Amino acid sequence: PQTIFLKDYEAPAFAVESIALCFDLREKGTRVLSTMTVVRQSENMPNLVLDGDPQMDLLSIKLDGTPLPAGRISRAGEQLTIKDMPASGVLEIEVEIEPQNNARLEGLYKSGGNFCTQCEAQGFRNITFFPDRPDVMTRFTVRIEADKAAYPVLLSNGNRIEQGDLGAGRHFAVWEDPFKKPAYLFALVAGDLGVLSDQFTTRSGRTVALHIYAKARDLPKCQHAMDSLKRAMRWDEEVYGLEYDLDIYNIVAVSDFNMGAMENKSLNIFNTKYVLADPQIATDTDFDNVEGVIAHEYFHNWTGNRVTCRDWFQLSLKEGLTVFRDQEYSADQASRSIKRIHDVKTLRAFQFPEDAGPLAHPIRPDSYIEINNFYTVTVYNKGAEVIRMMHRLLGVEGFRRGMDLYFQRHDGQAVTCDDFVAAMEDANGADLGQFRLWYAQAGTPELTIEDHWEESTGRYELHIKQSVPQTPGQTEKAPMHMPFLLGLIGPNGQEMDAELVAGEGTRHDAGWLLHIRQSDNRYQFSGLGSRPIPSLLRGFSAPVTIKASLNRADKLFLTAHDSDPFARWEACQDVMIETLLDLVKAVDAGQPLDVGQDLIDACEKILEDAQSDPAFAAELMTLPGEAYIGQMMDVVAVDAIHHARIHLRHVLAHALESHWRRLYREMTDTVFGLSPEQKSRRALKNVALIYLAALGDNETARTHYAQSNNMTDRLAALQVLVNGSDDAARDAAFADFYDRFEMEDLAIDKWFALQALSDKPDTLKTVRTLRNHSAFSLRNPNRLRALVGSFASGNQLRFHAVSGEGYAFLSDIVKHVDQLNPQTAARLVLPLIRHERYDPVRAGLMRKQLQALLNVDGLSKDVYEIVSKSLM
Ligand code: DPP
Ligand code: ZN
Repeated sequence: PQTIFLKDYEAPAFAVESIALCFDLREKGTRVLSTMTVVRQSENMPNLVLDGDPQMDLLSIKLDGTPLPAGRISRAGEQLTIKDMPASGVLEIEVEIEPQNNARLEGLYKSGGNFCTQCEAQGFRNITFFPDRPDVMTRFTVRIEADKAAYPVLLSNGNRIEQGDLGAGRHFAVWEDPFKKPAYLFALVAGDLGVLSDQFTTRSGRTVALHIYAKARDLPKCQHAMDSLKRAMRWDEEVYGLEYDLDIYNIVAVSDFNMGAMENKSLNIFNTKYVLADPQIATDTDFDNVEGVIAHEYFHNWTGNRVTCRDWFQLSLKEGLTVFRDQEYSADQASRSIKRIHDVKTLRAFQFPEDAGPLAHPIRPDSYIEINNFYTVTVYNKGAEVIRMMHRLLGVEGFRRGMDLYFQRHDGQAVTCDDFVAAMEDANGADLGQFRLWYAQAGTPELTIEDHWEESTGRYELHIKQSVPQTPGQTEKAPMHMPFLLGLIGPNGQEMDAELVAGEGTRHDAGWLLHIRQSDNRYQFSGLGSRPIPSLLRGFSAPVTIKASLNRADKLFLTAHDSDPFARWEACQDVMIETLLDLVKAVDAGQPLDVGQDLIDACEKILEDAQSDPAFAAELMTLPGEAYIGQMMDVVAVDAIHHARIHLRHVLAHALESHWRRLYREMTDTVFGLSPEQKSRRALKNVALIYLAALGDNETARTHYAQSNNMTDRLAALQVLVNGSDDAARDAAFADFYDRFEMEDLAIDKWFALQALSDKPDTLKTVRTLRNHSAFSLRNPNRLRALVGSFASGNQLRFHAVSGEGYAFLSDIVKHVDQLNPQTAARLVLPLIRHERYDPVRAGLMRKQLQALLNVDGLSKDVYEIVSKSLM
């Protein structure tokens, strides 16, 4: 397979002024007629090159009304070349495609009996021949013809300008999008769908019709998405002054979808997982995720659609920025500090390993084989951290000035990450020259921090060194510019007053904002009456790792006193990690396991004060996950980590039993509700349930399940029962769950996932059985992620069983899925690629499976790219 390089970018040779598409949707093959006006942009490029799927059936091609002779066209691979194209002309191309057989879920395909599309990044080339690149933007008019009874709803982008009957039971609709857009934002839906409608009045007084389309039986579950959409529309007006620009906004929910959702202009297509929510089938977390993704896709209307990417290397231009926007939106809805903790946990759990592994790439990659493989946590979530750092460096108002200038300069254009940074610089007179390295250098920077207190002068010095690790293809790294938020805390737990006398930094409402620019940085504070305890990297102000000389007592002091909630949580987690790593060593050495009374005392204090912010206490008391503990080790001690973590939970359960029992009672509400307070109480109640179960108390979980009237509680009980010792109670609960939710795909996904996450020794056997369950299908990405994804990426203990059977199971699934849906197969294979992190036996078994995949005939370039890079 061929590698594409950013350095080879060339502007398009031809522009497309407009395109008219006509779809004749049939059960056995769909004809697509495209009529486009093409205009040359560059004198020395006589040929017009269009992209198109090699399998696509080209029926006819005309230039200015005359069929093109065979000698003028050539087809090779994904490209159709038209030789000696005149300076301008009208091309008419007719193709036939087979959406009914499209299992890749890219281009036009069928889901649940309905037609829908997914064109980002390069799906439009499966629909017709077109210059399928984001810097070719054009005006779309789309005519859809279909059977009226089977497909009463016909949708595309923009406004419907015509509709009517065609006879013979067929009908049509014509949609026109007044905005120029790249082909990746094209969308079409034809189906038998119900609709939930509402409206929104923009701040300038325009009325926008809002519609959410879903299966009729799912409409009652769309209200939360609708409410979220309206809140997001208002928020973007208030925070960024951005208003919606069309009279209609449609969302369609489909159950077979590779990604979470897609921001097609005025016709978002969503995975049902991010639209449907009611308390019976969705957990509190699901509600939050729906709200976040609805907002994300809405925000793309400006950051992505009005201003789009010049090429796919610039993907973070729209994704990093839009993730940052959705994170901030969600932070404004409930608890800002808990949102920040969750976002950092995600970054550490998924992006840090990516950045330290064989697929490490900068947020603006230099090359790819398959662009679908670059919709990564690095491009999205590290990309959002990079935007957040600019927000921090420039301040709220400075950042807003930069955004305003960005839209003023680039509305309607396809631009680069550099254009964005330039707008931020120019609007603020700032120099982000060194900061731009964040776009080019991969790897998580490591900070090493030491401090020095001089009693006689009252001076305190902080010495921060940074280094950026080597990553594939990048051996030399330069130091980065980053904001470092610091607090100095006195013995009474209060912030201390001080002067910064050496080093670059400014006072900040959350302490000090220090600039790190060098490999070696020193900051000196004077005017201190006693030694401060430093609160480091408050709010996680840069996406880095830290080694600091703080001792355990300092960290527990911060756990009790830090006024920055993120830093407080971090200090507590640090002590837990340190404790767990000691326990792992003791397990391995067969020594007695000791947790330390100081940690128990700190936790008791947290539980005594839990009433004021139950969700925050729940966060503090949630132990780091097994995979994250593994990240802290040179070689992942799969079994010892599990034992150590169980032990710590056991100790905290017993030592604090009366608090757990009290909180479980106090946090139980009689009436269900979705207010932030009620969700917060539920979070702590369900953490208490986990600790009560660690006491060997199965009864509470059984009753919890029986009495639950919402999915959050129900799932919490199942999570405990699936690992518990009472097999009868577990089987009864899982059977009840299945019967109750048999018709609810999203709930059944949870049923599959929970069983795959069990720590029981026979989990792989269960997973193999479930693979043959009548409700399982290799064709549905949600189901695959639920069963296979959960097992391989969420169950370190059982997936990494030293027998290697977990690896063999995964590679077999990947092989099969790859023949249907390469994009999803390439995601599923990821848990195999970090073999260098495991002992020689496991590593060898992992490599054996990767090697076997590489030898599969007809392997997709998607899976090839991941697997081959992981073996380099
Ligand atoms: N649909 C994906 C997203 O919104 C890709 N644009 O992030
Ligand atoms: Zn996005």
